[in-house]
Amino acid sequence: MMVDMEDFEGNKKFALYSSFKVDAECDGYMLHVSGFNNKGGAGDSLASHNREKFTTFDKDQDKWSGNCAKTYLGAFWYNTCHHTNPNGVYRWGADKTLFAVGVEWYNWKGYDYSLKSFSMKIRPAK
Ligand SMILES: [Ca+2]
Repeated sequence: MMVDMEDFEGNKKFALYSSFKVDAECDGYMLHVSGFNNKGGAGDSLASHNREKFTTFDKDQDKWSGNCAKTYLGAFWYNTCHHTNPNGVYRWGADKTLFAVGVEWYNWKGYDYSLKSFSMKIRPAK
């Protein structure tokens, strides 16, 4: 699985994982991601999301007392809550008006930078 990212200054980074799997609905769509490789330079912002269930506005399956999807305006495999928020608000780059609600990848741009593009690409294992 490759996470491809671009900021508003034309810089691109990626994060590579050798394994990506999502469990069935009855298991809360639990994420399994491993085998991180940093040759793309983005850092690993999915480590804290490994083995988390998927949380939405109407289905809180995260480990926080509140609902991470409501607080961070997204939907994701939140823990207590996130280091990346791909379904967050598209807010055109640097913006700290509201904490960590953007399309973020913490290990590259932190919590106050919403990326221009963010793609998660998968292919079958060889
Ligand atoms: Ca919760």
